[in-house]
Amino acid sequence: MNRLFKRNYCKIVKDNYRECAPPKFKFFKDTIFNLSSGVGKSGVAIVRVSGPDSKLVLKELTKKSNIEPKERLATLSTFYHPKTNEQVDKGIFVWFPSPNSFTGEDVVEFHIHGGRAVISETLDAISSVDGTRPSEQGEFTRRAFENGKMDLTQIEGLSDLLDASTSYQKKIALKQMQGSIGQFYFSLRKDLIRASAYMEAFIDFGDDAEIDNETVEQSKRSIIAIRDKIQAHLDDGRRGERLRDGASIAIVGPPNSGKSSLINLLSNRKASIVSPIAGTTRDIVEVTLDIGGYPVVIGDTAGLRLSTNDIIEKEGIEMAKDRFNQSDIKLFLFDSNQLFNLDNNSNDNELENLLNFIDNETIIIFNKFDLIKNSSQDKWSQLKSNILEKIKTKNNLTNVQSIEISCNENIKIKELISLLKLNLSNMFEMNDQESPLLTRARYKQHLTECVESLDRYLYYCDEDIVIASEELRRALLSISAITHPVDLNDLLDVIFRDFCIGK
Ligand SMILES: Nc1nc2c(ncn2[C@@H]2O[C@H](COP(=O)(O)OP(=O)(O)OP(=O)(O)O)[C@@H](O)[C@H]2O)c(=O)[nH]1
Ligand SMILES: [Mg+2]
Repeated sequence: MNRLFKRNYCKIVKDNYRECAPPKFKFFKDTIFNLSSGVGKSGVAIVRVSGPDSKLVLKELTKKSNIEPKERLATLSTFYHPKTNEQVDKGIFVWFPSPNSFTGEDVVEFHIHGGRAVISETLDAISSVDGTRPSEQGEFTRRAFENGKMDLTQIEGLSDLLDASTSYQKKIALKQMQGSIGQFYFSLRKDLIRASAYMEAFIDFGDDAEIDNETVEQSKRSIIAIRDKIQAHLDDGRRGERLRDGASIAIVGPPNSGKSSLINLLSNRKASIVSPIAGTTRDIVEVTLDIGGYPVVIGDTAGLRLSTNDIIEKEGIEMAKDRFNQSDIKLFLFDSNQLFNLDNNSNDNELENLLNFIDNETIIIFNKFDLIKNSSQDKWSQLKSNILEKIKTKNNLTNVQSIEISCNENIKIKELISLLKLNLSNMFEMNDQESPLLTRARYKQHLTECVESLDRYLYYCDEDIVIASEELRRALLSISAITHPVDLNDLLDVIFRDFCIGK
């Protein structure tokens, strides 16, 4: 590196260098408070106070003006109303001095009895201390963000954690809240900054510096690798979407095979009408369930009777087909007894057509297995393997999953649920180690923009390095917007680290 280059660029670095550190503390003036535990009667309630006057609140409520609370240790105390001096409650307080608190500010938590009067008197007692006010919605978390305690993805993870209704949703939200996805994007961003920093240096000092074309090529190679990594993350097979909306499961099959009976059994309630009349279900009946910790939406559909002339039934069948095609897992129900009694010689077109539906995501369920007599088991086994073999050959499948159950006699329902869990865990947990789940449309949008910019960069980089470099900046902006607003001077930070220090 020649001296002129070094001097110039160190000057620019000095002029523009900004520490890539969390935002500076905001030092909000007012102290906020509110009930942090759920609303309503409870054993214990937690009231949280955050801000510069938190210690004053503690002094006033404990009536100990020279209290030196122990850090992050539960302390038993009596609490009083500062104006009336009446006892409000006896409970516990925990003192979290800045910066080691949720918001980064001084925080005190009051763990009090969870009765309505205790809670309202405690809130009133705190509000009587000068400089305090009730918090607005999400204000504690907002302060945590503004004070650099959490990035945006962690905050979104926290919100998902509070909304999680199944254990898998909880697991992913918890990971995200602890920074998994933020770190992943942050490391992509760092790689991108590093790769683009060389380009920046080349543009600014290309004539004087000893940065040759090989440097540009190297930077290009790294950028292609980053682009591919982001694209792979984007192609997550809708796992993130499924996590939020639930995996879609369709129950389909011929009329009267027991589809509605199955949805009722799985959801443990009478969600769909069951009757011996073929063609009972016309619309799609959906229930949201937690199967093995995974969120799912199961849809009961109209029986597939392809030869029907009934207009309403036809409409229902079209809806059933759509639901089938859009579902992640398809449960195709047959009435075993009906199959068993089919005349071997008859060329059943209806059945042949139904078999065409079955694909790799289908689990074939032979329901009403209670009706197959013990003495007919061998014959049934033979018939079943013929059908399965036929389906494999017909639809070119390597494997078909199947199970015999009885909804009415509760035969092998547990096994069916285990099979569903297995399919769901394969679907949700694949590649879990490789990259975190793409949990929000917002991330998808920024990442797509990022890939588009990188593609434009790759298109222009051999022709016009200035335009190409602009695309790199855009790509960086897109990815940074996921966790934090961008500071393009970060580029200079990298140049500073890689070239200047120690040289
Ligand atoms: N023996 C026996 N009967 C069953 C079983 N499951 C369902 N049934 C009966 O089969 C009949 C049809 O059940 P549904 O659940 O309404 O069948 P479906 O597939 O929803 O029928 P459609 O809505 O008309 O397509 C009812 O009389 C049920 O009681 C089973 O495992 N064994
Ligand atoms: Mg039905």
